[in-house]
Amino acid sequence: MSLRGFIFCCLLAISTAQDETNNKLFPEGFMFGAATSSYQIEGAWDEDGKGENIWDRYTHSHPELVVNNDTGDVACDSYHKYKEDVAMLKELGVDFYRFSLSWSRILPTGFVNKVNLPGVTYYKNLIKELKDNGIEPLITMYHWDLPQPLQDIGGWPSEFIIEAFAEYARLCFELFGDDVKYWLTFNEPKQTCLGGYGQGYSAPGITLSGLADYVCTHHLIKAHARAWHIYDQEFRATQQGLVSITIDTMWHEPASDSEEDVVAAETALQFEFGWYANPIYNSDYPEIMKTRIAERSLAEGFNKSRLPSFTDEEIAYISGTFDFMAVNMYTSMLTAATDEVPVGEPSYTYDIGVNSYQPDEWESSSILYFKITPWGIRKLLNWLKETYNDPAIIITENGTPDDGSLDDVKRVRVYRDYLSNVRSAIEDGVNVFGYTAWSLMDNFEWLQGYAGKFGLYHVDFDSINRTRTPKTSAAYYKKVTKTRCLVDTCEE
Ligand code: PNW
Repeated sequence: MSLRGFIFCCLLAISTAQDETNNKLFPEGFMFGAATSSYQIEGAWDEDGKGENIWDRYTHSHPELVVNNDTGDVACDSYHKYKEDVAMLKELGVDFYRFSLSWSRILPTGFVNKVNLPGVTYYKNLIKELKDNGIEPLITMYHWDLPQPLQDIGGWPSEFIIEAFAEYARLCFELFGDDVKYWLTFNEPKQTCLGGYGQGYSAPGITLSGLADYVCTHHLIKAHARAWHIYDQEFRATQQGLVSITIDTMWHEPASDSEEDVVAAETALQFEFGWYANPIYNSDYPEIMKTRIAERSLAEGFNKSRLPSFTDEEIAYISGTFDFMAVNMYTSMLTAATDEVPVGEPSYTYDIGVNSYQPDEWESSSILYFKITPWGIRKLLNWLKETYNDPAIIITENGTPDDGSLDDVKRVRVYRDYLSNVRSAIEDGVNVFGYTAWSLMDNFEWLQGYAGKFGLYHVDFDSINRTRTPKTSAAYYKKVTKTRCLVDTCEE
């Protein structure tokens, strides 16, 4: 190793070591919450008129793809046990609950031609129960569970989806908007498009990387912008709420201080986060994406870029369609420059063209890739402030998976360390106004099934009662929401 490399590694080791826990109080008004999503907790997959969605289809037709052949058919049974869920939230002392609406529970065909009243009643009851207990609902309209009939027409890569989503969004505002102050159109659109239509690791499992993922994203961003404008024009004056989109990213730390690696890390952040964020928070796709994808597309024999382009009018329509910034963050990567992959098949990964990895030394969790990097969230928050003109930011997911024991002392430490870095980012001047623990309770962790445990509450999936039990982390989070302090005693 060169001397320069050695010094860099030492500096990285220092900057990534866990410092003392921040002992400042979180600011008055800082919001603490907990999150779930419809498919992961509700169950009742075909009850009371709910339509089939792509995760119902995926788990039923490809049981082998999920650990233990698990499905969300019953999940945490929250369709029947929402009052218990709210009691848990109340016990935790959270300010808000982030949950998602099942599109096919409200609109079984996906279209507004048929509204399923029991589904609407379920969400009305849940919202009422939350408000009666002093908990704000923060609603995600789409957390990956597309109505199957809409997938049968082509799903997100088909243009009709923009209007279908816009109509669904308008209906949600109409039905629930009087009682909801915080809306998110989409959860982690990169997982929808890259996972669903590019790399195929998520429903509906289509593998057309570097093509369908880009088209999916193009429509999804337009659908988001339509929903924001609908709210702005038709509902904002009377309902006075806020609308945004949750985008997820890992933090990309340059693998060395060389110019090439610094550029590589920034490139990865732009492909991961900027892909969605730049059109909305700045304008148009990131320059680096437009340049790299156009170059590779032409070399591959396409007549134009595989990345679709927005018209000037569309760029203006999409830019600024947010009332706050929402971000999910779990982990980090070291990212280095690498030789250009020779032109061949289209690929999102080759379009990025960097080498991202997680060193063995980084602390692991029970799921590969969810390495524990609390320092990354502080760096990410500072990068967001710089890159997107100092937005008001809420972290809509953060947490860690383990084996599910009730005395989850490691999860306590992980929450404390990430929150400590969030508090330090506030001291750095980043405008962070809220934090959301993923998850309220153990639930259907997608391809990991019920083996992936993120909950503050344990759920007994062997019991028909789906009995919930608080873990040690629930007690810690309760202390934090009550005192706004991560340690025993805090300074103002
Ligand atoms: C999120 N990553 O997905 C989802 O929004 C949740 O539904 C899910 O349960 C939770 O994280 C835990 O997995 C992510 O690799 C999946 O960085 C992967 C990553 C991040 C978020």
